[in-house]
Amino acid sequence: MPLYLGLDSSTQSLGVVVLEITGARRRVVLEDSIDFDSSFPRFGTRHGVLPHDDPAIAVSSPVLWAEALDAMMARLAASGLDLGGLAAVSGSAQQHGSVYLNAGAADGLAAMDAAHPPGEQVRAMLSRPIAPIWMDSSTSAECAELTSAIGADALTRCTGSRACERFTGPQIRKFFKQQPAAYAATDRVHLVSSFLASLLVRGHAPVDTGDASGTNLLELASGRWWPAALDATAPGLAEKLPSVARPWTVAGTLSPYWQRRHRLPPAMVIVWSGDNPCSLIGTGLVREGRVAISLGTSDTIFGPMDAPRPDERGTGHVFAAPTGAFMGLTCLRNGSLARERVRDAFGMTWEAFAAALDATPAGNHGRLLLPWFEPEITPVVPVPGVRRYGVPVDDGPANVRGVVEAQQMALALHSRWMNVTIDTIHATGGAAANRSILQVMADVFGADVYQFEVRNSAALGAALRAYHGDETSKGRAIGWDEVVRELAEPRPDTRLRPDAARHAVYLDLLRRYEKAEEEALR
Ligand code: XUL
Repeated sequence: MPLYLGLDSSTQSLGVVVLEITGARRRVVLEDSIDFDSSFPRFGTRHGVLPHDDPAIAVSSPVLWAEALDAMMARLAASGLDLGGLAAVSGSAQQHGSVYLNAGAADGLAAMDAAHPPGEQVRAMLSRPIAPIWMDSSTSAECAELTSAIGADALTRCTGSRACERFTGPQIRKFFKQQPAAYAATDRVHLVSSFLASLLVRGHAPVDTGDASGTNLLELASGRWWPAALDATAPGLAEKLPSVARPWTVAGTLSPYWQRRHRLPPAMVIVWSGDNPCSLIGTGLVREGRVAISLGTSDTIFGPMDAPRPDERGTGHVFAAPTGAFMGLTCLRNGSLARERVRDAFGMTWEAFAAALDATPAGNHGRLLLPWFEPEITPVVPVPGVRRYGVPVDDGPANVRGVVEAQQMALALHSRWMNVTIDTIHATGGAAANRSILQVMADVFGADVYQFEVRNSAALGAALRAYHGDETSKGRAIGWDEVVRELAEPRPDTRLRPDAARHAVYLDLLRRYEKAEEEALR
């Protein structure tokens, strides 16, 4: 039975989904996840991030990601699945993060010794021990330099985004400026996705157009690195970046390392992509008209776009989509960690959090808060600080409602640029299990909200991309509706309907939220 494996290296964990797809049968045969902090305490990460004194800096460890990949492959090998039938593998990774490899990496990848875990072997390939990730907001100076070299409009039009602190280009520029010798010793700058794919195929894998869209370096229209952006970022960058490939490209086969170490077959490896492009497929969004909201470490709202229509106001992004079309995306940094902060501050369980939501009225008696517990991406808020408009610091239920309503209103406000009439939302991510949160989502947007069978839409999307890539490589033209059929469809029995009276409350509150945001930003 052909099996398709989707891996998802996210901020806090490594997830996996295995699908069995034959002519008549399509089903999920395995879902699993390994948490970075608790499974690899020796790295000292907190929520997947290495501790740092400067709150603007967020870095993690490529060695940790490699070790987690090994641990997950070991679990798969021990799962009892008949992995002899593994046809193809693909992956999803947190977007924007970068991994810096030295000139020995190409040989190192080819010569990995199956008798040993990958961690120390990877360490020897790094020209920079740490990897900046998407939560890093320390590159405002580099963003300003990139913008002044290219122009904000040209950059947005060509790459789909204004210069953004977390995007890979500004991060590379900061590394080049602060550590020129280490930059010079860097032979290849991978994204997290292309780094992990490289570990699987024993050589430098390409980056797909979707994840490459999160760098400020890709010309969206051509799907190629944009020389003007490369020149404005760092010298010699063109030679250091991986090649860019369409999302269904075969990167290679599972290397002898994985074959020997975990008795896996030489399955085809399809290029990896970013978590949001993969989630687009994992929530079944293969044509323009609907959106998904992912409630994860970041809260994101995204949907397919037939042609790139960048956000002129500058907070949204256009990425290449796994289908060959495009996607619009808005990302809030204060997602699950902000909800967790509130929950923990009042010593609640998630059940108590949901009960507090249910026990408080829509609109929170007209009280508001701006949920900037951490530096925020949308809108750009470099110095964190929660602003309160009537929400008392010590009132648990009011704070629970305040944070959830604020997040949903921010998603609604900052996705207007996509110009999509939102009447149906596909909800995914860990917190999409919480129907009380989803009811607020339905009421704020005035839209139906659906849940999915598989919660990890990024891993599911990666597995479906593996299937699509496998079919395509065999010359079988397969439509995306067929790829996602039955496996990434919203469950009709989970539908949450908006309440007209509550939606009216939010229409009013949203205007006040917008004003409060404007004032706070001033
Ligand atoms: C998207 C973004 C995050 C990361 C982590 O632009 O920064 O959603 O992909 O999940």
